[in-house]
This record gives sequence, C-alpha cells and structure tokens, in this order.
Amino acid sequence: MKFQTHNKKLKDWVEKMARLCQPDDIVLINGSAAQKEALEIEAMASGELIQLNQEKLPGCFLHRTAPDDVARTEHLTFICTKKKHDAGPNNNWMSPAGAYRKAREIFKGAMRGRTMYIIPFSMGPVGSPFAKIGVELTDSRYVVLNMLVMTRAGDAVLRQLEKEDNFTKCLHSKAGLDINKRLILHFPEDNTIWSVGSGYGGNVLLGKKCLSLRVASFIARKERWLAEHMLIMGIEDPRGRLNYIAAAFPSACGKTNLAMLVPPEGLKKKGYRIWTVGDDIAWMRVDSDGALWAINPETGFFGVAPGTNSKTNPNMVETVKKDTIYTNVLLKNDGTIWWEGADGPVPLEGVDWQGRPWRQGMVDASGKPVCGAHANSRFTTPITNCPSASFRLEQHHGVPISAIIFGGRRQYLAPLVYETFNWQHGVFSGATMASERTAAASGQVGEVRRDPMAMLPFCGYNMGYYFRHWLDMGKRMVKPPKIFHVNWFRTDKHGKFLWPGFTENLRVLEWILDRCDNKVEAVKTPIGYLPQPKDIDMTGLKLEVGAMEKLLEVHTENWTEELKGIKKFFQQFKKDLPEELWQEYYALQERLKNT
Ligand code: GTP
Ligand code: SPV
Ligand code: MN
Repeated sequence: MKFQTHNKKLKDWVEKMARLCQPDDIVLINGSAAQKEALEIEAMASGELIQLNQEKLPGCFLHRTAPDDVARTEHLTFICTKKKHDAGPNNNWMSPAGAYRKAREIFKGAMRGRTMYIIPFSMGPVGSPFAKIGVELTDSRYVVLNMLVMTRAGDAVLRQLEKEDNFTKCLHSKAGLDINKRLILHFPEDNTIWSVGSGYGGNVLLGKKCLSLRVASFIARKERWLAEHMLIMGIEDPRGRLNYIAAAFPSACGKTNLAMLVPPEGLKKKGYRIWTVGDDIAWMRVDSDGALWAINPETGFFGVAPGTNSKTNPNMVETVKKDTIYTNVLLKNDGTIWWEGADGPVPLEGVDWQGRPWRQGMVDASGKPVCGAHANSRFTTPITNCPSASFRLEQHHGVPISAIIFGGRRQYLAPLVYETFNWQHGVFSGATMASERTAAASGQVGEVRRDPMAMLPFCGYNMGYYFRHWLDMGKRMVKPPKIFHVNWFRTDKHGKFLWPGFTENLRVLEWILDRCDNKVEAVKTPIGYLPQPKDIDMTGLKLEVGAMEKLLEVHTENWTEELKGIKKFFQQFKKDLPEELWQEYYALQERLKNT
C-alpha cells in the first residue's frame, strides 16, 4: 500500500523507517471496526491470538508472550539525552548517537516477511489542550490491537496531524524477540522512542509508559505541567458532592483496584458513588482558575490479572467480560480463562501461560507450586466497559484535583494514612517514597527500593530537576491539593496484612476528604497529621483488637533508621537536589529527636 498524507514530516519519516526495517508491506491503521476484525483474523491464523469462548467471552482473545518477555525490562530501558547528566542517576543512559547506532543494527531488515503498521494515536481527547499525538510503527498485530484499546487511534488523529506537525515518532519491532537484542530507547530531545526485541505491554505499547510518562514528563517540565504515574478517581458523597483525587502507587501496588472500588457495606454514610477516570497515568495542569486539573490520556486498562475477582474488584470482573485481550493467563478446556485468585474453583486442568499442559496442585522439581497464569499476566480492556467509568472521560479540561495521595508497600514503616503539613512537605513525602518490589518489572520481588512518586522507572530526565519542577508547580497554584500518604500493606508480626484493603480503602479516603474540607481534627506527629482512630468510620468492619492502633503507629526508631536510606538516596543527586528537600529532611530529623 502507498501511504498518503499531506504531512511531509510524517511521510518522510515513515519512508525512512521502512527503508531501515524493510517490511514486505505497509498498512495504515484507520481505526475502523472492519480493519480491526481483519487483523484479529490474521492474528489468529499466525498464532498471535487465540480466540476464546465467544459465547462466554465475546470479542475476547488470549495472547502468550515469550517466557523471558513477561514484564518491563528496566535494565534494557534507556534515556538518551545528549548530556548524561540530564538523564540523572535514576536512569540508564546512552548517548543518542550510540543508541541509534546500536539499535539500527537490530532494526535493519527486522520486518522482512512482515507488515509494518502505521498507528496514528492521540493521548488525551483529540484536539484537547492536554493531548499529545504519537505515531507508532510496528510489525506486531498484537501491538496494533492493544493500541486500539488503550489509545484513540486512526483517521481522526491523522486529520489532526494535517493541522499540527508535532508528534512523537515511535518505532517498534519484535525483531527476533531476543532478550540479548532488546532495547527500549527514549530520545526525549528528538521526541522519539525506539523499542526493539520485545513483545511485552509496557515495552511495546509505546503510547503508555514510554510516551505518556518518560517522554511526556520531559515535555511537561518544559511546558510546566505534570505527567504522573497516577490513578484518577471521583468520589461522589451521599449529598452529591463530587471530589477528584489522584494517587501514585508503584507498579502492582493497587492503582487499578482503588480507581474503581465499590463502596463497602456498612459505612455510616450510605450512597457513595465512585467515578473512574484513570488507573495508571495522569496528566495535570494548572488551569486559569489556579487549580490543578487532570486527564487520563489513555482509553483502556492494561491491568494485573492475578488477584482480580468479584470480592477484590467487582467492577473489573464486569469490565473484562468482553472486548478484552488477555496476556499470559491460564486457558481452560472450555475456552475461558483463569488466573491465581480468580473467581470460582481452581480448574482441574488447562494450558498454562507458557502453553504447557497444567493440572491443579502441580509442583515443579523443587516442590514449588506451578502457576497457571504468570504473576504479571494482564488484560487489555476498554475503560468504557467499566461500570464506574467517569462521565467526564472526553472532557477536554479534565477534572479538578482536591487531593494527591502517595503510597507504597511497606510492611512496617508507614502508617495507614497521614497528611503532610504543606505542599513542600508533601513533595518530600513523594520524593522519599519506597516500596517492596513486585512482579511488574523483572528483578528481585520483595526487595525495598526508593520509588519517588512511583516514577523511578518512568521519569524521562534527572529526578533532581523533577523534584524542583514539583516544588515550582505548587507555587503556581492558588489552592494546591493537599498531599497524603497511604499504606494498605502494613503487616503484623506473622506477616498478615493488618488492613483488609480494597473496598475498605474508601474509609481512609473519607478521612482524607474530610481533612480537605476541614471537617475533622487530626493528631500532629513528627511525620505529619494522623487520624484519631475514632475518625475512621469502622461501622460494619471488625479488625482484630488493637489492629487500628498498630496501623496508626509511628515508630520513632524506624523513621530515624529510614532517614539513613533517604539521605543516601538524596545524596546521589548532588547539587541537583532542591535545597527545600534537605530542609524537609533536617526538619523531620529534628521533629523525631524531639519526641
Ligand atoms: P500497575 O498496572 O502495574 O501500575 O499496577 P496497579 O498499581 O494498578 O496495581 P493493581 O491495582 O493492579 O494491584 C496489584 C496487586 O495489588 C494485585 O494483586 C492486588 O490484588 C493487590 N492489591 C490492590 N489493592 C490492594 C489493597 O488494598 N490491599 C492489598 N492487600 N492488596 C491490594
Ligand atoms: C506498570 O508496570 O506500572 C504497568 C504495566 O502499568 S506496564 O504497561 O507494563 O508498564
Ligand atoms: Mn503502572
């Protein structure tokens, strides 16, 4: 096919990349239902997709990745700025020239025998002041079909591109799916992303982490807005008042679950309603009213499957019943799917995520249970399927944010919730976030690592500058959102979660919103304001005796110990770490001494 566009920059770039990758054919993705269906049929023929039971799961498919290609590979992910310093100590760095050279060798002829798809996509409603356009070239039908769920893709975007010239150039090839020839490269100064050798979501759906966080965070600093790894949700109280919050938790730490929670039985106030705006990414700007407004640039969820069931996340269970692409889950004999922690009984047998026969209770050579689904197996599903989807998804100005919440998995340290003293202290609490590692990226699960604002793997530039940018943003707002910190993952001495989490988290959000409205007193501690136990509505929920007290404890010794880790982390940024954060550090140290 000849590719037609009046945008010369686009045309020249596509031709150049095609000369490099040498596809047999080039196909433009127009966003039509007919084209999507044709691609699904081809993907089934090629083995990229397995059609699931269409009576029980209409429009649903299963995909399996290579066994060594199941999560983001952070050690193969690079920020390629001219100066190494601009990538900062938080990123892997390669020089742009070196990175292009290295990747070009892998891309050379990589699409031979394949079709190159051109996907014009918009992050954010087409034409909105928030929106950014990208064009992804890929040789993977799986990528095309996922991008059609996750982004606004097709003709409308191409038409927009006739009006504006600027777009992120995204090149992806599966090449040989060889982990030794895998590179995820970002060239923020060229507005370019090159990804090769992978077929896993976060590495290849280039509109997601690569554009909407790494490249967008770089652009956002210049244009004075924020690109964040945050969910956005609306909480409508029983009197009909609707407040929006944005929350940053590291990968696989509960954003998706919180974003669509169903209010628990028994709260004193009945009739809360949750409106899901987004589950992973928030783009936020100061609008003309001096408040912070946010959009979710995506149109779908790429969510963690294991643990999703009608108790933990009933809205998601409803969402993934149709039009969903499942990746690396167990295939049952009836053509439906299953994962560890799904509804219903554990199946007797099936085909595991690697395509091998699987039986209930199976163990490996060392006696460890063999999982049917991979721990980072996921589903790709449209946000409009979600029963709690916000009615404001298409609004060009997004939603106003009342509170920002940071959180992570901390077994011992952080209490259930605390409020920071002010914006600067809030930025400190975000900058010093830490969490135990999960399966969302390759590495040692359970190890504690610092993950500021849940952006460690996603900030496309030096995090020292990033903290400065956050501090500056606060000064530009008339009434900045209050900043809170939560931890759903504190455990007792037997390792059992003290807090039931999920639906019950609304009880904590209630306190947060009451604090925003100045409706409730709090206890001042060295780390921030904590709730009095009586101020968290516990009607209808019984915790073990003393559990709430344990959840709200602030251990001076543990926090003093924590300061050491924070200091080490901060020191890496040398002169780039804003002085204000050292001030917060010493102020916290003083407060801890004086208790
Ligand atoms: P990414 O998509 O990787 O960015 O993850 P996420 O932050 O959206 O995490 P998600 O909501 O998918 O949750 C990940 C895991 O945390 C799942 O296994 C959940 O069951 C578990 N989880 C979520 N919320 C809670 C909670 O409140 N308490 C506990 N104990 N576990 C939770
Ligand atoms: C995450 O790891 O934070 C995800 C999944 O949301 S991925 O798209 O793979 O990054
Ligand atoms: Mn994420």
